[in-house]
Amino acid sequence: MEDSAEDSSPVLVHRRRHLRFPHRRLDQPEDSKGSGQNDRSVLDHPWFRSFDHLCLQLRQVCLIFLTAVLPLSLSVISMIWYNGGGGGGGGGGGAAGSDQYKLSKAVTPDEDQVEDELYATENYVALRQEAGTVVSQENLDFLLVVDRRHNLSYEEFIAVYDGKRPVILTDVVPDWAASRWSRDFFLENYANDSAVVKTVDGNGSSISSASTRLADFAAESSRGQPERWMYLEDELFIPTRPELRADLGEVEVLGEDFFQLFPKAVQPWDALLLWGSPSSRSPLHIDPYNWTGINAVISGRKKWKLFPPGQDHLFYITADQRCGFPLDCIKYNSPVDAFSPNNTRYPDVQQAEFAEVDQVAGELLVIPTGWFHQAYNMEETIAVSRQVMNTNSYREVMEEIIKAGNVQRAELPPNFAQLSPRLQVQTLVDLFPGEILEKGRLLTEAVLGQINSLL
Ligand SMILES: O=C(O)CCC(=O)C(=O)O
Repeated sequence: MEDSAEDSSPVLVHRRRHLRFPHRRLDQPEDSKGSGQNDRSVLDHPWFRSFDHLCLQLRQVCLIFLTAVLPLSLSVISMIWYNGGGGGGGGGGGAAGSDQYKLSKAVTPDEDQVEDELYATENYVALRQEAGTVVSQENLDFLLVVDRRHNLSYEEFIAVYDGKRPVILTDVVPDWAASRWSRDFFLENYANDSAVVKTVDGNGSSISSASTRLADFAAESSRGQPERWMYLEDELFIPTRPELRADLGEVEVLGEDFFQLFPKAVQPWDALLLWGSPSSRSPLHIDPYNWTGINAVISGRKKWKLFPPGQDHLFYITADQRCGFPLDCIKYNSPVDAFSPNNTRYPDVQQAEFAEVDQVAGELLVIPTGWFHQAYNMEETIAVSRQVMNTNSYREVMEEIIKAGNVQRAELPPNFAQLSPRLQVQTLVDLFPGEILEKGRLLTEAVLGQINSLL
């Protein structure tokens, strides 16, 4: 299937050196007016200074609202990180909030860009080399087998799988109340509620994304063909319905999650609802911030292609895609559909090594940081995607946050590398500029307000 899409995401910060929000906090005095000690005037009177300060704050809030929150809030309901804003392969992709998506030419990044912003998995390999656990040719065969495990201890999970190889856990999801979710369950309880549904028609040449009543989606969701399919992908459906959120249980081996140290305003939404017709699929991508991914199939069946790190150069990644979140990140979406590759247009991908595995209802897949992946729903499938930032992925996630320009590397204290993982993350979080947190807070408010008015 031919694929790809135009990048029309709400790009907030295009490149590090084009940062729109300087790293000056709202509460810092503005000292750019040249008013030195001996340059006192009536404007230095405290009344004028606080008035000036208020104006500055109002200006910043308005700027943030107009440039980021408004467009984002209008689009975020229909924005899924891995396809919203283009670059989505697998027929995925498309502009958040826009109705029509066009195929675009894949752009091979030029050398300057590559030098400037290393891709995630190149970073991953560098970090792992440092850690002495580099992915080598010798263990490739081993890497390309996805084990199914139950009763897996935390120690074994961390030592053998986490941050190294994908694994399927077979004894987690059956204990979740969410196991009862089905098409009938959603129809009985949420038939008139709306969710974001992507429709792909005709070899990926027409892709649209729209807020759709569940009853309308469910009337079509059992029908799907390789070149005509629908995918309900909604970041907010579960998190904004506490009764559904409570149906998701814990994943004991993934209990550690440094995202919990992030202020709520910039914490990633933590339960993406995925309900796809037969033949629906995700793009080929690495997750935002290169986190540890978790995918639980509730009903149906998925086929996965999972690519060990270090093969980015085969995927025609454009270097300028951004996730569009307030805490920005580079988006690593490939225009290649690994389930139906266009070998004429994207010949290099044929060289890529990958693991292939089917995941059935009740199984939970853990996708390590650094692994490109793509899922294909072999029948109508309901699943939930989640994430953590833990001991085996926190460095990669921090790296992505820095690479996207949220925090300057030079701001890190000299003893940063000696700190414990938790303290490193906390130190980084403490450096998040006030503007980003404010933007996140306003965005969350706007999105929730919008949802409440729709409900
Ligand atoms: O299930 C899917 O469609 C893909 C989801 C995914 O890529 C993920 O969970 O990271």
